[in-house]
Amino acid sequence: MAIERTLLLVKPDGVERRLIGEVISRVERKGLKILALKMLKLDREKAEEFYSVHKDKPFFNELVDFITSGPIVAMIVEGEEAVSVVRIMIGQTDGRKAQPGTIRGDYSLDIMKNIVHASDSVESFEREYKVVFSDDEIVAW
Ligand code: FUP
Repeated sequence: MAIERTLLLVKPDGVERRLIGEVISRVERKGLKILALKMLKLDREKAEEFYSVHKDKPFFNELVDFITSGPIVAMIVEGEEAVSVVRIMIGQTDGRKAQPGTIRGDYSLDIMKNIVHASDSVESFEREYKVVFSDDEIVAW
């Protein structure tokens, strides 16, 4: 077991639907630590960088349009095996397939408008968080 960090985003649909508090509550109830937290709007350049692993996918442009369509809330979350724990908490990508009890399972019926993003590995976290945060915004506690 290891203490890990992961990046969790409330996407524009989650903000629009007033689910910021719900997502933060679930993170806190689980016992995870929030080390950084902010609201921001991604510009196209940063969004393309963030989703660079998907640049050859047919949904890439739509995905960039969506993630830049409104404000997001980004947080760095820390805890025992935080990467896999938070992935379990968010559920499968497609809200129609995500288990009830997960964030996507409880709040989404869509594959793109699926409320949240979370890093899928420690390596992804290391790349992703730098698109959103600078190191001096992280408060270790
Ligand atoms: P996830 O890690 O669960 O967020 O899912 P992926 O990394 O596979 O996909 C990233 C985002 O691309 C998803 F949040 C939504 C979008 N997506 C689509 O719009 N269509 C697809 O077929 C797959 C993913």
